[in-house]
Amino acid sequence: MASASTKKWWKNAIIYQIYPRSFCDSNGDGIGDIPGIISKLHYLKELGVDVIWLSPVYLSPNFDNGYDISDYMQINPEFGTMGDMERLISRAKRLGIKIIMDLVINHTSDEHEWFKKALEGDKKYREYYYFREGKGHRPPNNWTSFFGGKAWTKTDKGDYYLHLFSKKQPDLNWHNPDVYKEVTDIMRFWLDKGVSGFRCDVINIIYKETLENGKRHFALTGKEHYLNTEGCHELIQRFNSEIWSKYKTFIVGESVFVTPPEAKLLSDESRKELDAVFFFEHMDVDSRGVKWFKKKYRPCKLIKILDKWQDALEFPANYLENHDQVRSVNHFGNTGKYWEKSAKLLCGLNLSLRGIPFIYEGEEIGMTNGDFRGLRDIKDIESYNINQSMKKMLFMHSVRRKLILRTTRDNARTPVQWDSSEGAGFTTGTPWIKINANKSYINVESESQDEGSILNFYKQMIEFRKGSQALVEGTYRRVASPNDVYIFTRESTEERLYIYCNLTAFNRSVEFYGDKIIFDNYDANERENFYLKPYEFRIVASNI
Ligand code: TEU
Ligand code: CA
Repeated sequence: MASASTKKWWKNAIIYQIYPRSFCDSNGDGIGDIPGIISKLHYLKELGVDVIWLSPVYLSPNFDNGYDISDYMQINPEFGTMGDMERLISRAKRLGIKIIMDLVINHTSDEHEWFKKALEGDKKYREYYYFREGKGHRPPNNWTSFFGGKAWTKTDKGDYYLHLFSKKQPDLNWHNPDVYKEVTDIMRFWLDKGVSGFRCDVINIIYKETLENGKRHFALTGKEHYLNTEGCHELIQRFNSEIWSKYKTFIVGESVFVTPPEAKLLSDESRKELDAVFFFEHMDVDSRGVKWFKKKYRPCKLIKILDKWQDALEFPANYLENHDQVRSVNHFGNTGKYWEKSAKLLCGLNLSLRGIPFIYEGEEIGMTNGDFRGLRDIKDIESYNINQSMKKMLFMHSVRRKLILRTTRDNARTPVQWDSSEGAGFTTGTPWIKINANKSYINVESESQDEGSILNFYKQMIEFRKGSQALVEGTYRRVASPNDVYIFTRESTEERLYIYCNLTAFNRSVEFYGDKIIFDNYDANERENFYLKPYEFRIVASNI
């Protein structure tokens, strides 16, 4: 057990992700911005948020909404100025809220100065990226991109450059010490400004071992050459020892396609790499290999996956939604009759697991997927590229429409619903992406006034978690999972809690353990003694 002085500050933190474009627009141009975030800091404080993870606000041509950075040391003017950013950091600090920034270092934008110079033929900057000659009429290797299509694009000069995402996102060459120097300078620049750490975008794919052909894979060919490579671990260890450990940072890595043993290597405390990692297995519980093709969601599968990861990792980054995923009530809950109960249940689940809980903007009011009418309403580059690939494969329009609307990342990117007005309190202008019609009843203003709202449930659950040694640092043990009810304990030296999650829309009888119900998403007069109601979430304390 770590003593109070050596204990890491973030071990009991609640982290809230802001996708700035969709959070709050202060000047009516339809795009969320930093002054908008500042205006909501008190709201976040009251919710119980300790740390904000800010999705990218750097200069960017926005082909991937900021995940394509053209200058890491400037703020995108759509979002405000460097002065606004400094104000955000200092105002947040005054309220006791820390900020971690998104660090996207697998690739830059093709509009970054480095890449532009490289294209002009500058020798130094060509080594910042992967430029290679093609093989006859074909690209240098057979790798495919995360966003569909080939991972190589031909330049005007006839050679190719590598991009694991869109062609507007050329991959950096991490074999080059100059890249290391540039990026670590960027890290220091922001840490010196007072940010408290980073969320490292696709960190486990940055180091390409070789550029050889990959084994053919229906979704992603080439990955065995860059996933979790030894070189990647070495890089992260250097970041840690040379920079992060000098500041008291919290570093969470987005690690794609990881298995529990790989995630352990990236985040085990003793290895001094990352503090925590995001894994994806639970997001893919209902996908058939690729996320665009779905199968029926089965809660028992979700339970199995969560349990496996709870056992595997000391301190996982827990989340049920983010800016790349559909909304969690659509994914794992219910958007009809049990919308409210299921949103509360998911809150309870996310905040009861061992690890560090992440809440994505709008999740705390039970926001739902976008109510897009057609592909016309979709803005995301991933959806755009996948649509193009599906066209090439001769998918009919109606099929493409169905598959993409169901899974597009834009589902989580509709503006936060602050009130029921036309612009949802998000903007006074025309929003960059369609606002959901259910802002009429799913919004912060009305939920603030309603004691039994999802928003108030979040506040109570966050407060409860903060006061519970068992939830913050206790052990985890699965007790049982009969008929899609997830039952586990969290236990510290002082208390043992039994957590019950009925992940179904039906009554479920279960064996009850423990002594006293101390938390529930149903009122005492609605509860039953012998079974759990639909989507009931219950915490029972036991005298030990
Ligand atoms: O995401 C990485 C990633 O793998 C996802 O884009 C994935 O392809 C899909 O959306 C989830 O099923 C990160 C960022 O979170 C994402 O927003 C960026 O587009 C991407 O990296 C490139 O920077
Ligand atoms: Ca704005």
